[in-house]
Amino acid sequence: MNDTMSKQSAAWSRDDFEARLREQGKAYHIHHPFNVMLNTGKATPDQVRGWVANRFSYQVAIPVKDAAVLSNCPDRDVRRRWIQRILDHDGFEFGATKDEGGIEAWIRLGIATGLTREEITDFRHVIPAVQFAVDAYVNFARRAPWQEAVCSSLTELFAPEIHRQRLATWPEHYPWIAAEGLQYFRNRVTQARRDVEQGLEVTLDYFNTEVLQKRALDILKFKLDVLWAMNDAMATAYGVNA
Ligand code: AHQ
Repeated sequence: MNDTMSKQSAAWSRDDFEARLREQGKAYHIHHPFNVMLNTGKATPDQVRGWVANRFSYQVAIPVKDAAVLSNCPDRDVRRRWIQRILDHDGFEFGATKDEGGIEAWIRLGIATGLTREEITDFRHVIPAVQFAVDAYVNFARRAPWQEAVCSSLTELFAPEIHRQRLATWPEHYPWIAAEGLQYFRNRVTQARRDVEQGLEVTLDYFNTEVLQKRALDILKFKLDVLWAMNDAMATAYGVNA
């Protein structure tokens, strides 16, 4: 193998590649000033309601994004696992077994913060820049190779922590939000962990040269920027209390 080819095909080990993916957690939106304000109890009720109403546009986009991944993926074994994500969000009813799903749970979070179902679902509070960031994510998943769209979901490597943080801090800081309103976050701790198992497996398998692995880091950075930009827009619209 000539030097150029050996350079191109040289790959980081799986452990090293995973470590570099996880290292990008330092740019996760748990560190955004708007999120820090939320999780340290400094947000006003209007800022909490603004966050829930705007994040609804992200939540309803997730199953659409996941359906885009499925539509681009020819691998039945991958689809059989990936389709769970759509059920998690849209809910399902199979005979006696039914689940309202995460989108309904998010609406209930909104109602617990004092929003009406109508003003959540009609997007009246959604900031244009939040919608643009959400649309960038969905459109990426529609156009990219399905393995790249899978890789972009790996911000969920860091999601269990942010959900656990909310569950640990919101009841104390925001006692005016009924406890059942936080059910969405409880569900996501386990669902995110299960999602990541498949997401990481596909990513570590597919991105198998150094050039591809660096592409994976760029994809993850893009998705981290999607989440960060949503918080930037909300900070601009609602302010950040120090
Ligand atoms: O509630 C979230 C969710 O369902 C998902 C799906 C996943 C994806 O496919 O990109 N990412 C994601 C995330 C959710 N909640 C965010 C939060 O801060 O509450 C975190 C976000 C993510 O880390 O990408």
